[in-house]
Order: sequence, then structure tokens, then C-alpha cells
Amino acid sequence: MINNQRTLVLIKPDGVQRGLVGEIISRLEKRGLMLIAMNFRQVTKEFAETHYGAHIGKPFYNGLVKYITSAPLIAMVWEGTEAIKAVRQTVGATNPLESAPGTIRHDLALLTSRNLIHASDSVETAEKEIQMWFKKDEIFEWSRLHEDWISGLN
Ligand code: 3AN
Repeated sequence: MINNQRTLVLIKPDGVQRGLVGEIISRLEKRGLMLIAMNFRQVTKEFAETHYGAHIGKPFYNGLVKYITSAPLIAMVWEGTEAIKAVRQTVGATNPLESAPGTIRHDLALLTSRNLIHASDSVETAEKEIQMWFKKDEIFEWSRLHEDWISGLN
């Protein structure tokens, strides 16, 4: 059965600064996922603190908020079969030095503190994050002529 999901993906400020926006989007597109919302923005400290609320008190928390607010980022919603798992797989482990070859973090990054990308980690988180980052009318439902070649079942 197709488990169609939506997930929030951020290309963090390092990805934008390093000119890796196209490369990262391209990898997700080629996987077969669909881009259904996207915008470019710089978030406030308050917004970043809400997004990373689960990490309050951790030793890396202040640095993480500073990093994510330091410059503009790209926020996106991607949709597709098992999109949450698929995106996290393509993104790779949190620490780029421990991520699998072929993943974005392995191939394009070296440090956890500059790991380029955020992706929702569960259905509940994805719902919460998408609602926080996008208004309903900023998310587009569209269809592909070749959908069956990507998500068809035999
Ligand atoms: P992931 O982004 O792989 O889901 P989380 O949710 O454990 O990872 O951590 C959220 C973010 O916090 C990471 N993407 C990374 O930017 C930062 N982070 C996590 N652990 C560390 C750490 N040990 N040192 C610095 N930053 C960290």
C-alpha cells in the first residue's frame, strides 16, 4: 500500500551560502519526491527556538539557534511514498562523518554543526513543522503525468 506522506525540509544557511540549493533539491527530485511548497526566508530567534524546542537545554542548543538564524534558508515541503523515511535516508545521519556514502550529509558536509539540511523525523513532527512553517495556501497539490512510473504498484 502506498503510504503518501509530507515532510518539512530546510536547506540551512550553510547550504544556501555554499551554493548547494540546486544540488540538494535535485537529489530529492531525482529520488521521485514532489516539491509542493518552498520559500526563502531568514527566521527570528523566537521562531528558531520554537522549531528546535525539543533540544532546549542541550549543550549545542544556543549554537544551533545562532546557526539557523544567521542567514537566509530555504524551507520546503516534499511529498511522496514514505516521504519522511525516504528524505531522512537521502539526507543521512546527523553527523556527516557517520552518514552513509551517497547521502547529502556524507557527500557535501563534514560537521554536525554544519550539516546543511533539516528533515522532519516522524509523522507527528512533520505535521507540526509543516503547520509552523507554511500557511495552507502556500502548499500546492499538483500531479505528475508519469506518477505511475514512480509510485505505481505491480
Ligand atoms: P537531525 O537533524 O539529524 O534529525 P537532531 O534532531 O538530533 O538531528 O538534531 C537537530 C540539529 O541539531 C541537527 N541537525 C544539528 O544541526 C544539531 N545538532 C544535533 N546534535 C548536535 C551536536 N552534537 N553538536 C552540534 N549540533 C548538533
